[in-house]
Amino acid sequence: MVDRERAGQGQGDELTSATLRGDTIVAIATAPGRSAVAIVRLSGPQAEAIAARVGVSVARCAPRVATRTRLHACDDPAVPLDDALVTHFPAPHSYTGETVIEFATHGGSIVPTAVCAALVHAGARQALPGEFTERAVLAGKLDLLRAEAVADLIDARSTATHRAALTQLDGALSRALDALRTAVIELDALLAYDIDFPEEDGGPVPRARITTACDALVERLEALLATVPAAVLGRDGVTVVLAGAPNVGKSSLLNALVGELRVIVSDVPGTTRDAVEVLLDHEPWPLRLVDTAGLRETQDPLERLGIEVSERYVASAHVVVVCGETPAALAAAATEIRGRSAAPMIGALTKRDIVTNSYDIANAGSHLAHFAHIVPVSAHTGDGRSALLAAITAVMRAQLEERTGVLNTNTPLLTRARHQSAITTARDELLAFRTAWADGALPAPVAASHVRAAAHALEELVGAVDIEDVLAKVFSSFCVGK
Ligand SMILES: Nc1nc2c(ncn2[C@@H]2O[C@H](COP(=O)(O)OP(=O)(O)OP(=O)(O)O)[C@@H](O)[C@H]2O)c(=O)[nH]1
Ligand SMILES: [Mg+2]
Repeated sequence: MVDRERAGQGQGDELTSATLRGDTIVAIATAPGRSAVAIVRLSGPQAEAIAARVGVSVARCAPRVATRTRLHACDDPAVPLDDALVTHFPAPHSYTGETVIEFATHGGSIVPTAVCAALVHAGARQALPGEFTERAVLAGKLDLLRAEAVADLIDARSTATHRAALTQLDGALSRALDALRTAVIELDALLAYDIDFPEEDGGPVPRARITTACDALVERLEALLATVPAAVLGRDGVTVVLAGAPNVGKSSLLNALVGELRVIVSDVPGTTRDAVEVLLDHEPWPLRLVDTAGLRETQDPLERLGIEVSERYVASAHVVVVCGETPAALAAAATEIRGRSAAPMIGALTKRDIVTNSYDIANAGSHLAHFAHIVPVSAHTGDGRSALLAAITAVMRAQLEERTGVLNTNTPLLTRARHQSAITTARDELLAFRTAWADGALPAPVAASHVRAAAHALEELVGAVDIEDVLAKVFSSFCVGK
């Protein structure tokens, strides 16, 4: 990813998308590396003239139809670059609303880079991160919330975030905010009416009507804010920490859960020194599995550091999977972990393929009561993997959903700090109005300014006002070519 500010360095502070908006921009839209096909995108008023210099005849390309084209170096048909599929999207019927030409070139590192360089030579400018989508927003093709959903869709690492981003891209949050904004403006209009006709006894609008309208709005904003904890868990995952004594098979279990070799395993106790996090797609929330250093007394300063990291992870876990080869080992580890964390614990009785001693939970003593579930597992055979995941799901449903609410990816969710802060501002402004209005502490026109501030916060959120300020912030985290 190219940093927008760094992209501007050495070329003067004025290199921003706002000042360079009339430029024709180009970028490789696909990820670098070996692939069958790569996409190079060109967008702007000069797109057709620039493309012509590398061999594209727009007259030969029917709009929105992929046309096989031999591309060559800028103004030099003797230097071939690729046999590509070129699609012409005449303005305004394109992603950006400008004329766009998309080149589906052969993949790999050389071809798309050479085509991109030829287009720059022909007069295009390398796009800044998110600049195509920014232009789409400015052309009214997308609002800011849907543009953020595009980034969320690209960054999605789990089914939950994928679905939530699609719902957002479909406009669920935009529609909810539009409705809220309309309601706030209606409240403002009621107030304006009241202020304009003060001579009428008690005002022309019953005070209770205004109070009720304000309360209803606050309630709707609160309902949106209540989606934040579940949305955060949906994005970041539920933290599931694997903990226990050294050599009991924590790292092996993590590898078995994710289905690939992600962490080093060895028969030397104290192998894992640093916590390793892996995101595992799971329902209803993704799991952020954390392998940790085995807990024990040690004189080795390096191992001691690793154990301190483990302890911190245990303290912040949503769920701890305590690993041990025997019920007694589980109980000992659980007692130690309970002193550091109130999170629900699941016992994983490890190495069941070789540890043959039977265990009897009913007679294992009250110390095993620490565990919500005890699951025998073998990282080597995979036995118990599904049962362990089912136990984690059961614990999440029982304990986490109560605290955070259910993650419903089909409804509007506040997925970003920007959303949360704007909605909080709108809510607080309405509450300030409510107080001032109820006790008559402020003159009506002054109280009404709180309602206008609430409307402004919502307008800024959808990008209806102060767009320039918000654009740079929103698009700085995008990839180049989107
Ligand atoms: N037979 C068998 N061996 C296992 C199993 N799980 C782990 N082991 C072995 O146990 C040893 C320790 O495994 P690790 O996964 O490194 O254990 P750990 O708990 O991460 O150890 P530390 O990082 O040292 O705390 C290795 O030799 C593994 O091959 C299992 O399910 N079955
Ligand atoms: Mg380990």
